[in-house]
Amino acid sequence: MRAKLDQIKAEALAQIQSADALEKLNEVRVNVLGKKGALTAVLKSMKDVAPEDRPKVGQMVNETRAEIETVLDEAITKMERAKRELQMKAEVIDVTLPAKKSNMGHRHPNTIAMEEVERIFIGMGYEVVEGPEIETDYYNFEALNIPADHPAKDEQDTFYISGDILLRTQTSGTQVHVMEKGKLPIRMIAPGRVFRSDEVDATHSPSFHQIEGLVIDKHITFADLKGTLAEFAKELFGEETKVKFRPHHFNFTEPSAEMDVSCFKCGGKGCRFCKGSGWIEILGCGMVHPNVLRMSNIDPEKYSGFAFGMGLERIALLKYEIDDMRLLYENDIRFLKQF
Ligand code: 2NM
Repeated sequence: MRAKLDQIKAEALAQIQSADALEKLNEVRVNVLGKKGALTAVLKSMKDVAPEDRPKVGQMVNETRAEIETVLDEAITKMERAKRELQMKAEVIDVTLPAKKSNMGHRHPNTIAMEEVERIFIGMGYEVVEGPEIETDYYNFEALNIPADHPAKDEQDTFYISGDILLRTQTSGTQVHVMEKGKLPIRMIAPGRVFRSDEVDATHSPSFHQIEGLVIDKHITFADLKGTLAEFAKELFGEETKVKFRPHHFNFTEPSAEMDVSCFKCGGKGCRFCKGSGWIEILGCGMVHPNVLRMSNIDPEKYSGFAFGMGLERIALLKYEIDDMRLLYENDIRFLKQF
């Protein structure tokens, strides 16, 4: 038995000695000390040993086991340390290298313009309301007094999804949703993405953004509209900005107008920027049509209101003197980082 144990020990030590990887050392542990290992086999054969010799043999086996374990643990510790040292050498960090420049992003010019417009109206007590980009014919057209034969409803101009369902061409539907709720007065703006079946060019895109405003209360007049939008123009383009209103037509407002601001480049004298006229068109507006109020269950005898709408991209192009709308969508960092 002694000879057998010595042989197991000698073989184990030789294997430990020649092991060149942690996996090999683990193999030794399994092959010698494991459940099916050589030493365990010796323990299992104890039944063949004379009962009076068993304690002695048991002690010999345990001693052998302890000796092998000690050598094995030392070898494992040594190998782990060597491995870590190698790793440390390979992963050396040169703290004297200059740091990588981190590129801080910022908001898109469209977002900057949107937040600027929102900030001005929030300052005047308006609520910002978002609505769905997919609308029914009713919210996008009918409730806004746009009849079935109106050109805006042509397949050439509107993206239809199926029958009555379409991509909104304006955010006014959001305002109809708010009017329908019946809580008055209303002082709101509705910013968001809108869609029109347009070809892409320097001033058109099939998807762009709008901000529409709506005020409904008792005794609201065109004077409120003028005062509000004149104040808005001053905040957006500068204190010296003048406004003028030209008659226009929208189905949802009566009377309707377009508002121009005095050119903030030349102050109104006329330059290339305003194409010599001294004025720049920025929005459409008007007094909410009685039909629109009635359809949303608001009594036009008791209440009146004004509304307006502007293209956000147009504001961004003007404010930042960008001459092609496509630049806003290309996500070229060389362009975007200028704002
Ligand atoms: C514009 C111009 C004029 C408008 C009207 C309404 C509503 F819901 F009250 F009928 N919302 N927005 C409106 C009025 C929009 O965009 C050029």
